[in-house]
Amino acid sequence: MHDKLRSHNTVDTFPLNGSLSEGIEHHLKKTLGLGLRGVLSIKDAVDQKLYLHIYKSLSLALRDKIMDKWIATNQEYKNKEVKQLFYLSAEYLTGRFLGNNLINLGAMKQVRDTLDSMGVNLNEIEDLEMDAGLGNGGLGRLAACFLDSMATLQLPGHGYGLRYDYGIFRQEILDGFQVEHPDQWLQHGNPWEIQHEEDTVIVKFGGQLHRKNLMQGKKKTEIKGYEPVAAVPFDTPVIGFKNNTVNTLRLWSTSVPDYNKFDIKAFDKGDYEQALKDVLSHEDLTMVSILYPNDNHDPGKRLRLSQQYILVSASIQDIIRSYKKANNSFDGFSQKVAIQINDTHPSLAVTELMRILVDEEGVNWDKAWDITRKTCAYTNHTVLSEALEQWDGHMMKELLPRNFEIIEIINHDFCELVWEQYPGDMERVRRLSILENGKIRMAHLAIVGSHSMNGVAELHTRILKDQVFREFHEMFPKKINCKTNGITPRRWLLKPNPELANLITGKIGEGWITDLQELRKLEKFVDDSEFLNGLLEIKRRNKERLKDYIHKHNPVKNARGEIVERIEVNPDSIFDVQAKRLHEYKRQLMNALYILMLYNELKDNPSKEITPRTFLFAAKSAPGYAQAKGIIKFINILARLINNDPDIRGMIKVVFLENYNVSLAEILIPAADLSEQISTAGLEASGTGNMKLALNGALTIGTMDGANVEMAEQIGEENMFIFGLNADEVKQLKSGYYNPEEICRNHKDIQKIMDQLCSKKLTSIVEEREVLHRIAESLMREDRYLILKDLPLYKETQEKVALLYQDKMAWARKVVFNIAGMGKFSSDRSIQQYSEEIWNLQETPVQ
Ligand code: 26W
Repeated sequence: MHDKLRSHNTVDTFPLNGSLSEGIEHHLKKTLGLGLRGVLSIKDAVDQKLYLHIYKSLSLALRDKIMDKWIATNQEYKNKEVKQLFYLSAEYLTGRFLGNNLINLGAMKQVRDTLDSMGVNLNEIEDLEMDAGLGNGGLGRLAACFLDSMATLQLPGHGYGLRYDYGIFRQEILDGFQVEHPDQWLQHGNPWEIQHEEDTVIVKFGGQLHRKNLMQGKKKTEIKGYEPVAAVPFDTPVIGFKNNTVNTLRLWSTSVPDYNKFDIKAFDKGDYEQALKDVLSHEDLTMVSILYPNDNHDPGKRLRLSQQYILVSASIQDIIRSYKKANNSFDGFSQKVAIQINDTHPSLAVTELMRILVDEEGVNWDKAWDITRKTCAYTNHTVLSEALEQWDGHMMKELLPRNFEIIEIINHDFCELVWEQYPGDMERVRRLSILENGKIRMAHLAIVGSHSMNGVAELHTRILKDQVFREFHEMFPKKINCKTNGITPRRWLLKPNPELANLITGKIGEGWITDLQELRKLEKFVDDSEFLNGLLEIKRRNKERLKDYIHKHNPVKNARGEIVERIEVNPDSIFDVQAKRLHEYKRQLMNALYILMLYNELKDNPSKEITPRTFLFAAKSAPGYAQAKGIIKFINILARLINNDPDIRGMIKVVFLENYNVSLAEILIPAADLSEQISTAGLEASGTGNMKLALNGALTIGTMDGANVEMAEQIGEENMFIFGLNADEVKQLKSGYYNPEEICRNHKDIQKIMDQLCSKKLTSIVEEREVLHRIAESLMREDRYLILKDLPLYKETQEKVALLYQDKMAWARKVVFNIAGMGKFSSDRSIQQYSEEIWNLQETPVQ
C-alpha cells in the first residue's frame, strides 16, 4: 500500500539503456562469486532470495556507472587548477546511500522498473542497507547536507573524516531504559566505498624532538622515536543532483576490527577506553576506531585526541601531497586550498599545517603562519561551556610533542599581540590566551589560526560576538560572521516525501529542488481548497505509514527483550514530534511534564473531550549521561501509565521511538503535524530538525532560539506557536533571582506534578521512583534550563495548538505558509554563502 509514498515522479535523466541488468548480473556472478552456486541472472538470485546480494550488486553496478563522472570531475578540477575546499569533520551522518544516489543520478524510475520486472521491490532492497551513522546529531548531519549541496552547486568541495568501525550505537529500549549496542555498520561490507591503499599516510605519535642546524643559522625540527600509525583512505562518491559532478568523501581507517573483543558493559557505563582495551592492537593508540557518542560534552580523553589527530594529520598530508603535484611553491597555497574546520574537533589542522609547512617543506614561520590563517576557517556549533574542548597540556605534549610546541609559539606571539593592543591588561591576556591553567582552549586556537569564525544562525552568531567570544570580536571585528544552517531538499523532501514533492511540483514546477526559494510561490495557493486538501491527505498517508512502522518495528519490550505489547497509534490524532539528541537544554523534560499535566486533567475530568494527540519522542542519550537517561525512562514510565489507562479513552498516547537515525527520520518527519523546538533560549545554536519538519508541513511550537528566530521571520510568527523567555530574558533571569519553588506555589497543576514525581503515585517500582525523584530534585534545586519557568506558557500554547487542529482548513493554511517560507533554509543557500564569503570557490561544471 505504501509504495506510492516511496516513489516520486521527477524525470529520470541518466540513461542506463538496459546495461544496468548486465552490470548487476556481472557483480552477482563474478564479484560476489554467486556464479559458483548457480546464480547466473538476477532472476536466479531472486529465486534463491539473495536480496542482500542484489543490494550489493545493484550498488556496485551503479558505482560503475558513476565512475566516469567521478574521473571527469577530478580531471576538470585538475585541468582548470581551481581552488578546492576541504571540509574537515569528525562526523558525517549520511544515512543510506542507495536511494539518495538514485535520486541525484536521475535513475530512480529506470531502476525501480528494471527490478519490478524481475519481481524485486526496490524499497525492500533499499531497506537492507545499513545506515552510515558516523555522527551524533546536528553537526554530523549538517556535514552530510553540505556535501550534497557542494556537488549540486558544482563546487570543488570534498569531505575528509574518519571511517569509524562503529558509528553511533544502536539504541534499544528495554523496560523503558536505553540500552546500547555496537553499531556494526560494515558487517556486510560497503559497496559504495573504494579503498585506496596506495594513498596510505603515516601519522606520527609521541617521540622526541631533535633540532638540526641548517645553513644560515636556520634550524629544522625532526621527531624521532615516534610511534607510527598507518591511515588508509576509503573514498565515497558524492553525487550532485542531476549534473555531472561527483565529489569525494575521503574517510581514514586505521584498523582491522575484532568485534568479539568489544566490552559492551564498559561502553554502557561510558568507559570507552575500557570498552576498547582488548580490541586495541597497540598499547594505547587505537587501531579500531569508534565514534564518541557524546553530543555537546567534551570527554577530554586521550583516545579521542589521537582520533582527532589522525583525521587532521592524514588529511593535511594528503592535501599537501596533491597540491605539490601541481605546484612548486607554497606562495599560492591559500589561493588553491581552503580548509573548513567543523567545530574544534579538527582544530589541530592549524598546528599540523604549520608543522608540515615549517618542518617538512622548509617554509619560514611567518610565511607559514600567513598561509595557515588565510587557508583555515572555523565553524562554531555550540556555546555550552561543557562542549568547548580543552585538552590537557601534558597529554598533548606527550602524544603530539611538536604540535604542542607549535601551540606554545602561536600562543606566545598571540599574547604579545594582545598585550600590545591592550597594554597593561594582563587579565585580558589571560582570558584570551590559548593556554590557560595547563589546558589548551581549542576554540581559541581555531579563532587565532583562522581568517573566519562563523556561527550557524543569527542569534547564535550574536551571542558569540557579544558574549562567549566578545573580546576576540573586539580584537578582530571582521572575523566572526554568520552562516545560517540549511538542509538539503533532496534528502529531506524529495526522497522521504515523494507525494508532497509531487504536489508541490504540480503547482510550481520542479525548480524548487535546486532553488528552494521557489517555494514562496506556494503562498498563492493558500485559499486553494484542493491544494489544502491535498496537503492534508498526503500528511494522513504519511501518518499511516508511520503507524505501520510503529506497529511492526517499535513494540514495547521488557528487560529481557521480549515483546510485551504492540503499539497502535491513531492517525487522526495530532502527531506531536520531538526528535533530536537527548539533552537537558533541549528540554524533552518540559514536554514530558506537560504530558503529565494533561493526563491529570483528563483524570480529574473523566468526561472531558480533548483533541487526540500522539506524543512521539525519538532521542539517543550519551551512554554516560545519567540525567538524560533518566528522562528517557521517565517518558517511558509515562507511556506505560497513560497508554494503558482506560480513563484516557485513547485520547493521548506516548510513544518512544527506538534508535533514531537518518532512516527513521525519513519516515518520522513526513508524518509529523507538530514540531517541538523548545530549547532554553540562547542554547540551541541553530537546530536543523526544525527546518526538516517545517519543510514537510509540520507546524512549530518553539522558543525564540537558534534558527527558529529566522524561521519566524520567513514564515510569519503568526504561523508558528512561539512561546517562552527569549535569550535576553534568560540571561537576565540567570544573573538575577529565580526560585523554582515559587513557580510551584503559584501553579497548582505544577505543584501537583512535582508531588507526583516525589510520591508513589506514578510507579511502585523502587528503581523507577529513584529516577523520578532525581528529576524532581534537579527541577526544584536549580532548574538550570528554566523548565518550570517556561512550563505555564508552554501549556497555554499547547492548548492553542489543540484548538487550531480542530479546524483542518485553518491548520492547512498555516502549513502552506510554513512550507512556502522554508526557501532560506536550503543548504544550497548556506553553501553558496560559505563559498562566496569564506572559501572563494568557482562554480566548475563538468562536461
Ligand atoms: C566535544 C564533544 C562534542 C561533540 C559534538 C561537542 C560538541 C558537539 C557538537 C557541536 C554538537 C552538535 O551537533 N551541535 C549542533 O550542531 C548543529 C549544526 O550546526 C546545530 O544545528 C545544533 O544547534 C547544535 O547543537
